Amino acid sequence: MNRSTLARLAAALACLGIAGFAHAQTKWDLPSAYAPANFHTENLEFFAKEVDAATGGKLKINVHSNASLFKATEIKRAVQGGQAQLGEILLVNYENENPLFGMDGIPFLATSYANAKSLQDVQLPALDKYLAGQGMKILYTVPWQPQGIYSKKPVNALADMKGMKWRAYSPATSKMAELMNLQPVTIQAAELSQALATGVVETYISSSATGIDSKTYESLKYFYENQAWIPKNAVLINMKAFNALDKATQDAVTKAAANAQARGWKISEEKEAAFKQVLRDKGMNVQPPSATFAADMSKIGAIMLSDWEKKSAPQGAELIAQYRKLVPAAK
Ligand code: PCA
Repeated sequence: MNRSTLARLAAALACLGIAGFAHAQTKWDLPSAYAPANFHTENLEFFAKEVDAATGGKLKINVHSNASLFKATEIKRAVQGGQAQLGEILLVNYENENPLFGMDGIPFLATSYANAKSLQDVQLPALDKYLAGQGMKILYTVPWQPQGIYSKKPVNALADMKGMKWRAYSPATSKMAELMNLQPVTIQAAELSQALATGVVETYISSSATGIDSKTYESLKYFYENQAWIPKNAVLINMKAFNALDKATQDAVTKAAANAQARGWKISEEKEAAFKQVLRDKGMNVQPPSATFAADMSKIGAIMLSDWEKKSAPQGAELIAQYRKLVPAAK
């Protein structure tokens, strides 16, 4: 064989190889709404790596963080329509579509990780039934850290906050502003740091993680550990895309998802203290709310719970009762 025959043979082989590879490889997009260094995003990347390894590179999942592919509130529709095969959503964002999405955003219903897990045991089967009708299912969930109030001014009682500019991230956090006598503005996490820097936001409720992602400590000095609720992100998958995979690949996705859920719940809880320490190190005053502030917020919580039961009737009250059976001490 002369040199040019060899070269042609090599080229032909390479071509075949590439064609074979391209044929066998599936590429998926996974939009998410949070910062690249956020623990949810890191967990998504790890999930994608596990799927890649378990399938020998057959299924590549490309994570698009920070709402770069779709805005936070558009991700669910993108998955439903197949523009993305799977995507990470914040469940409470979709409460106006169906109150079930807001069950983990009811103030003071489930404030510890153990209780959040019990709440999930009641909420997810109901949600999955609803999502099946839209051709989707929940692959896995990961909770945020318990929600506390960031403020520019010190707060001893709710009345101290009157009229402040409050950043909402969901229908329920907008509704809270009304009950708390604040001025709400809805801003997704990816745009929060700019809103803080320009003074559009003087207070909001969220996790310690979001305080770090948004560099809140550069604008606001107080973080109150209200432990109000533990909202969850959920990775939704389009069932048509899932069903189109071969059985071994489906199993790899399901297994990596179970790992991601276990890992995510553990990391969320384990990092809480360290995240609050970062806020302190950056100059924030991190403390539990005063008894008065806690009592004021607890009244808001009672109103929100009763509103939720009304709008989700009759199923909602039934689900709350199921949850209370699992967690007898819950208020
Ligand atoms: N961070 C997200 C939602 C809940 C949380 O802890 C946010 O503030 O947008």
